[in-house]
Amino acid sequence: MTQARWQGALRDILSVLVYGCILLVKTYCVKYSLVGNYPLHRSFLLGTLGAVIVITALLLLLRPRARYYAFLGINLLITIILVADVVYGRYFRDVTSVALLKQARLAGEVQESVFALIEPRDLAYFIDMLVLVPLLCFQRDKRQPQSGLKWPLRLVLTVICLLVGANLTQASIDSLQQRQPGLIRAFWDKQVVAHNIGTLNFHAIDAWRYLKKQMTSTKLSQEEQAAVAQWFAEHNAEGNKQYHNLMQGKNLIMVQLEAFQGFVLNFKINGQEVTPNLNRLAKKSLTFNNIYAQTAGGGTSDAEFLANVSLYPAREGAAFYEFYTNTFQSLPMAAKEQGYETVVMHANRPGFWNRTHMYTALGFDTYYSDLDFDIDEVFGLGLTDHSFYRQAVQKMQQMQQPFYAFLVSLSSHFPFVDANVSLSDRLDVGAWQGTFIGNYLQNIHFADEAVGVLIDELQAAGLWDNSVVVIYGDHTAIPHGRSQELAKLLYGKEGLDELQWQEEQKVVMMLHLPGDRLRGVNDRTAGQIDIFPTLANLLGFKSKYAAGRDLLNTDNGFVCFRNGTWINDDVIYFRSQRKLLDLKTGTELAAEDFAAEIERAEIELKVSDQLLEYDLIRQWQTEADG
Ligand code: GP9
Ligand code: MN
Repeated sequence: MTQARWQGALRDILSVLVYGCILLVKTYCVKYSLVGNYPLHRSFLLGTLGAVIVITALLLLLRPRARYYAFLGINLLITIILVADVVYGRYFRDVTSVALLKQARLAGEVQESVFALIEPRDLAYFIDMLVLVPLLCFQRDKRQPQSGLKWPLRLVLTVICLLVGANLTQASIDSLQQRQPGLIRAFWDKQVVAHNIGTLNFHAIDAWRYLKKQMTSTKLSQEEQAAVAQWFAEHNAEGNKQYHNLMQGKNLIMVQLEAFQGFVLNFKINGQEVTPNLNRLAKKSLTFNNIYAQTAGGGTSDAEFLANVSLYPAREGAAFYEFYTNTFQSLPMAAKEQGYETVVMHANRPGFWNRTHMYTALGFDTYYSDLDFDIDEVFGLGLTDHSFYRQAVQKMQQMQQPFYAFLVSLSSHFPFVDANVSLSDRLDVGAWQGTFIGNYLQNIHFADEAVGVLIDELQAAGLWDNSVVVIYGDHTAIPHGRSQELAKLLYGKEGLDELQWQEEQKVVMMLHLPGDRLRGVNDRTAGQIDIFPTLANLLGFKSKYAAGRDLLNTDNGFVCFRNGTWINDDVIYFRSQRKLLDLKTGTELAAEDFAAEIERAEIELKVSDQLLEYDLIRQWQTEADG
């Protein structure tokens, strides 16, 4: 090898090392800018190293001059994305995404505040360009430098580095999958994904998801669109309805309770009520005791979506993340049409479940996140429900009436314990102390105590008597893997059969009207999708595109889940197994005898999906305006 070749080889290796270091340093500066010294899981380092090695390996394939140009381009692109993350993170404590950057015009006032957040020091991320670009001009007239490594060797080195980089990345993804299964698919917290697999990998996955969605998006034929429109028109036909407008002009306060599984209501352990406040309220309310959680990949946010939009959750991932650029006709929008002021409050980071953007799309006037609450008392994921409700009522008092306030609680979130706050002296769970179920019951008891605070505060503020208060659970809490423990708790036996397990997929739900009107028990089989149309009828709102039903004007029970399984008053149909069971006897029935019901459920899911996936409301509104 000649000396020139040696030098060339050295330059090849050094250049990719320098390029890689620049990217690494920038990624770490962003990490420090966003979370300071907070230690990230080592999978962040693995993922970041993996991504940088993959990028630099590809650069090694190129000849020096082309490599330099390519690096300038990649470096500029990555720097812009990283700076966008820093600036956006300052306000939302979240990372950006392709869809977000693309529709940055969505919220004018947000855009303004983001620009106001750019600080001069952010420009430091571009400082390397000050050296790299002039260097380019300096080299311009010179002879194209030759690569020291012959291309077969470069190819071999590239392949080796690609394998190493890909493996490191995969290891970091696997580590996150293990610690938080499903997170990468549902993307419920983009920041957590970025902080675990590395910012560069996060953006690559996000871009890939975005591209895939764009590539697979087709248009729905005119006939199919007409069929969807007709289904919704018939389904939501205005007729002579019982209790129509009964609560016209009243405030609406809807409280979504974290993980309030149905069985907790009126449940006693060691002779003590787990939910004394809700039990008392239930006696004065219209209590629904057969409401099933219909949530899917979007967890809490799916429940918010079901209750405020009355459509089925997204087939994959979370509607809050997948469809936040859609046009909706939501409960807050319907309330606004009737002159209501609308607000949503949840004391967690606004980036969680993409709430900032989805709440804008749902038409809420105001969103109060943890940034707007005084975090004076903490349990689990954040502010205690007690303090949250107290401050929420203060905020409601400032609102113009009538208003619609949607409150999403937090204190009873998995893992149901807080290392710094013991709940054991509040509820004695005996032998269950320290177990998953015992912790859950104590946590529910704590959250119920907060519901008591809410009721007291609403009464003291003079809001209780002119407000419709809806309380429901977002999803279940006991996973299938713990059904043995649940069986022991509820029935003192070893396990639950298929029907009993299904029975436990219910959540708490009650509707309190001023003067305790309509109090009683409604045992119609139904789901969270029915909340919006039921309230719409009572309060005189429109719900033209609801897939659910008004539970005060329905004689037949029906609930369908995201996976196609459905239950009516008599049978349950497990779609994946095409199996039908009689609810009372548990005996299997012939699916052919229920062909009409099976088809009805299929169609309901299909039209709901089509409305969502093809953003049909926007299309129809544009056509009507045009
Ligand atoms: C966090 C909360 C949790 O803000 O809504 O969501 P989950 O993990 O229950 O889906
Ligand atoms: Mn939840």
